[in-house]
Amino acid sequence: MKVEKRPVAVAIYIVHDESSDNSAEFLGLIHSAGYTNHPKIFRQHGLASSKWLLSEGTIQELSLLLEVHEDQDINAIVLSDEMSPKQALGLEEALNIEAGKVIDKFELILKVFEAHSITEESRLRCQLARMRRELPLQKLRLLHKMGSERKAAGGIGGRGPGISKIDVFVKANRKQQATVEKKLTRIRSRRELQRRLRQKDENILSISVLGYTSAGKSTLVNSMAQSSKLIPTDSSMFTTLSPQTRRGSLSGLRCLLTDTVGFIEDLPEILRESFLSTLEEGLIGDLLLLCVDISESKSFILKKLKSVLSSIENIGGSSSRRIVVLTKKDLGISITTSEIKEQFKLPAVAVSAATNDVEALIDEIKVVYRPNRWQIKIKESPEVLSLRSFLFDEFAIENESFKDGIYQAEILSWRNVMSLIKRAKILHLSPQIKLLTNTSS
Ligand SMILES: Nc1nc2c(ncn2[C@@H]2O[C@H](COP(=O)(O)OP(=O)(O)OP(=O)(O)O)[C@@H](O)[C@H]2O)c(=O)[nH]1
Ligand SMILES: [Mg+2]
Repeated sequence: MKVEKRPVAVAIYIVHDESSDNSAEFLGLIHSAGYTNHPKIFRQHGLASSKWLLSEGTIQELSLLLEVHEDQDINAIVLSDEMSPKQALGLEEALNIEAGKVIDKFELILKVFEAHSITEESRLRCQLARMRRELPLQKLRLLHKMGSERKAAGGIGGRGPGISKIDVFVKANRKQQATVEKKLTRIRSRRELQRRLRQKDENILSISVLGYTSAGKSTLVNSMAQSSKLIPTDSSMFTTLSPQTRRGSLSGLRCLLTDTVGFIEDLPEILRESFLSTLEEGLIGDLLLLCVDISESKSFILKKLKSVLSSIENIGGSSSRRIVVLTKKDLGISITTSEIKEQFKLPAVAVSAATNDVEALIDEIKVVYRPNRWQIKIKESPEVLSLRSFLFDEFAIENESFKDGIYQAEILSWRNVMSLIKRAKILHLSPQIKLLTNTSS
């Protein structure tokens, strides 16, 4: 079998804070973008030159490495920071390499996004981000080219064909951006309408699953959803790029579960802007489940949870209730739920969605968002059998009894039981339905 060779990338990790090492996440992104890391990782402490982003020492070392590997492909040089268009051109010149071979954090994450874009919406959002970024970069490249041509021609010329080429490029880019933005607005409004109709129609509790990328959000939604249409999951980062909604049944309690796009610390600005409405959509739920991988080190868990909470605020905040969900507990636990509760003043539970161990979460959801309790009473008749099977399909049932020719049960639901039973038209006789405890008011 022929194994396809992955392109090779040299990683340059720029260390800003000695106490917090994000290089593993950076290497994870490189891998998720489809590259193999070259074994040598450059670590540069702080920013060295505003011209190149890198220090002269790093540039010399890199040039040497590129020389040694001349005939062995090094496909990309990847920086953990973002570089300006000027720095990109400066680095290409200093390293004497072709345009586009030096990749920064923006380009790296965009590549991961592009690789995982399976919906039209995420493809369009990636296109938009790329166009926004290309505008200043290509403008600079064209200006640079014009400068060299003018020099070669002896320094004469004013507003020549070069400038009009730039104008044409800028106009075309802006026009394409506007077209993509229009398409995106249409897609978003369509989905919004569908979601509202579904929610209004069913008066159902909506739960959004948020969290850092790869925290196990999609695995959690799959384990609580009733649907056989599973959301793809993978160890690579940013597998889910468009919100996905599924019907859920939590011990008989129906709800809507929305899986969302993962967060990462310091998402580059253009990507944040281009995916903003997608990220905002995740905050719409009545209840937010904030997922964080409990098998990671304690410092990472705390850092990622803080990053998720600050991302929520940066996107625009949300007043919805929240539960911290510590995922992947089957892989080992490096922090207790009490420590999280203490530090973040939020309810917290540990789960293992991969093994369908999510009961603790369902119980906690029922504590945070208590369902209403209804009582139903009806005279025994053959019709009661159909009623019971409807009730068991739709709700959580407790304290069921058949006494003195009367069937009686208590129903737990976030929905309006009365109107649902009426609408289902299963009975000719009307049962007596009473709201025992109303927790939503
Ligand atoms: N052992 C174990 N692995 C899990 C569990 N939950 C998720 N995983 C694994 O963790 C990886 C990431 O899971 P996903 O559900 O794709 O994570 P996500 O948060 O949706 O990730 P993105 O969509 O990329 O943001 C996958 O390889 C899952 O199989 C769990 O409870 N236990
Ligand atoms: Mg996912």
